[in-house]
Amino acid sequence: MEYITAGESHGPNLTAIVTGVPAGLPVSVDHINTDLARRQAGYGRGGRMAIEKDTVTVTSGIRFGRTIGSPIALTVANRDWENWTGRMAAFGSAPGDLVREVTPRPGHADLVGALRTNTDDCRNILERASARETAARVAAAGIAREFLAELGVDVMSYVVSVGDVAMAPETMADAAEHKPLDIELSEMRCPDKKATAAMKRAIDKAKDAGESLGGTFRIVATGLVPGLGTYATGADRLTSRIGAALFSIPAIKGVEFGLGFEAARRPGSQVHDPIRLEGCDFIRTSNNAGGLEGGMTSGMPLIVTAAMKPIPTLMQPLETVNLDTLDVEEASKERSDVCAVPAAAVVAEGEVAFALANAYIEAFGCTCMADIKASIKAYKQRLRTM
Ligand code: EPS
Repeated sequence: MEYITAGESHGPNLTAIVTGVPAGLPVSVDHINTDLARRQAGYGRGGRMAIEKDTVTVTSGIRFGRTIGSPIALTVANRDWENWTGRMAAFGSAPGDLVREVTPRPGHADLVGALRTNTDDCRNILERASARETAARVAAAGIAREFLAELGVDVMSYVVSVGDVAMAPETMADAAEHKPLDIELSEMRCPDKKATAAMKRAIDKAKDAGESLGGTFRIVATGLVPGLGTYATGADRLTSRIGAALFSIPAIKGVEFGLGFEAARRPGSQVHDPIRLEGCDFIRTSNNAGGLEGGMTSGMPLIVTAAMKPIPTLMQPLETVNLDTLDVEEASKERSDVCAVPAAAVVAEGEVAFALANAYIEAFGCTCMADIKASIKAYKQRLRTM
């Protein structure tokens, strides 16, 4: 199952095409729209989120609420387009009063993208490099999420820290125990009420100072069968696949599986998870590995933590070079978010969902849901009789 997106931040719309989707999968537009709304939420978002109300339009691949085995095309309209029709027109010439973007923001794609593509207007770059593109990803990921839900797999996320404010430390076992409602009701997607309030205060402070803030978030996937992925080829280890998927999200600078870097500080006996037989299932008495052993799912919850850098657009801008005059100037101030960590967490849920959906498809087939389910049933049956 693959997706590709197209669309600029201030173009008419964002498009996603998802291929390799099995036939017979029920899809709810409401579920996708709920995810789009979750991506738009979070304390610290900027003016753009007040303009947009992201909803999906499906134009192919689904009939009477079920996939038919053909590519699925999804679009999300940009309401802001009406303010940009001249400046972002596909054809014709640039308006006479067009202001080119020539003061690249440190940390954004502006400068390197302009150098690479031989343009004198960083807008050509920033329109696509804008994290607005992640709305299309979330729409596409809705299909992967429906597929996983049909197989009893749930993927959720929560924010662990913003700037230097973090929720109370927890074990990897705790990570799988949060109540979804506590997360969804928090303006920071953080199940810890005290931490939510402290994060909001940190965002207010950052806003007053013209600053932006990054943070970390955790993805938890439950209901997985053991043995997804492989130990046999490096690129196909689920660790590689999920790592690559998370690093594909703009601003993601670090990914940790389970205990992550903490595992490097501990001796082996305090890292590895003892194996126990519970009924017919092999379980682990802890989950420091975060649900992956040897590049495969262990059957325990998958737990991945990712770090997002602060958004590069600063209302107190850093120094840059004007590409027309080569003079030192302040970087441009696009309207922006102070903090988008909760949004990034929702995007990351979708990326992990795609990686997991593909692991299922590789193990159990890709043509229709009935065959995939039968194949999973047989696999589970075999595991029970080992
Ligand atoms: C975003 C839309 C963007 C930004 C943000 C994410 O709107 P615009 O392109 O009008 O600035 O609010 O993107 C960034 C912060 C960034 O640096 O790219 C969205 O829909 O999530």
